[in-house]
Amino acid sequence: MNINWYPGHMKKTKDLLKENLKLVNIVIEVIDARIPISSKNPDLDELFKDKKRLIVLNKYDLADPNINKEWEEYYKKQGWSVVLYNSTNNKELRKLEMAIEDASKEIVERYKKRGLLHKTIKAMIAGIPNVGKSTLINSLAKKKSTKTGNIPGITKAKQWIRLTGNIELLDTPGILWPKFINEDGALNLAFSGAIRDEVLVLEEIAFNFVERMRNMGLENSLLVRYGVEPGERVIDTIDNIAIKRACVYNKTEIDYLKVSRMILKDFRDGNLGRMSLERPKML
Ligand SMILES: Nc1nc2c(ncn2[C@@H]2O[C@H](COP(=O)(O)OP(=O)(O)O)[C@@H](O)[C@H]2O)c(=O)[nH]1
Ligand SMILES: [Mg+2]
Repeated sequence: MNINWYPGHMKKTKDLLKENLKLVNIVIEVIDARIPISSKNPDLDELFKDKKRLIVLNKYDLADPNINKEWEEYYKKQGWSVVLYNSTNNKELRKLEMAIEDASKEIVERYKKRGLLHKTIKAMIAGIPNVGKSTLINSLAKKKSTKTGNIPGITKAKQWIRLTGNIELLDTPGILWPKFINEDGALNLAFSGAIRDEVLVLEEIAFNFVERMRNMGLENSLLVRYGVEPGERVIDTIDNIAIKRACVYNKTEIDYLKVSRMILKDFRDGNLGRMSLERPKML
């Protein structure tokens, strides 16, 4: 399978990211808790190496609770700051703010030693498409007033959102590009919605998804959701689902595009239950 989707502006994206990096002390790297390996670009460790980093395992509400704990432990053991987060739930805002505050402690201490007691800590959000960067920024911005850092002579106005303490967050996220580690990784990104559907053959993606569910022992979540029996082959399970959900043409032909869209949407929306496709031991 050949997924060739990232348009030619990778260099521009990287340059912009580097430019914004100069303005901040902390990078809040957002990854998808269902696929922490595939949704993290390891090349960026080099780019971010001089910055304090907080890993946000976002969409943890969609991921398996036990595996969430495994990931949290894993990152803590590596010495990273990490927080499990659901950007769509404003009740969790305080948890995120506390994690950012905690991650910035060392920087605050360093400033204090130099007599800089009220110096602002600046943070930016970064992550590949679809991990929830915008949702996260909007939820933080909603409660706060944004202020303009419009300095004459500088063309682009940077908007900063004041968070807790002396911390300010850049209101535009750094968009990262995913790295396809292997075919499974590329598929995980496709399943999650990180790759635009228009460049994918959705029937192929859905087939691979159902196959993966079967191989991981998660097929039951599909059977329960759609009230069907497992087929002998993967395609038979898909046919069973299609028939049950009237994804057919002329009452007989299976509409594979329709059933594929439905299955993938249900996974992305969490309708198949909380599910994680990657665990630390796969690293
Ligand atoms: N369940 C759940 N959905 C989320 C969460 N964060 C974002 N989403 C959804 O994921 C999709 C992509 O989010 P978006 O903020 O546009 O991602 P971005 O491309 O990184 O800016 C949207 O449909 C969001 O509603 C989360 O923590 N939990
Ligand atoms: Mg966005």
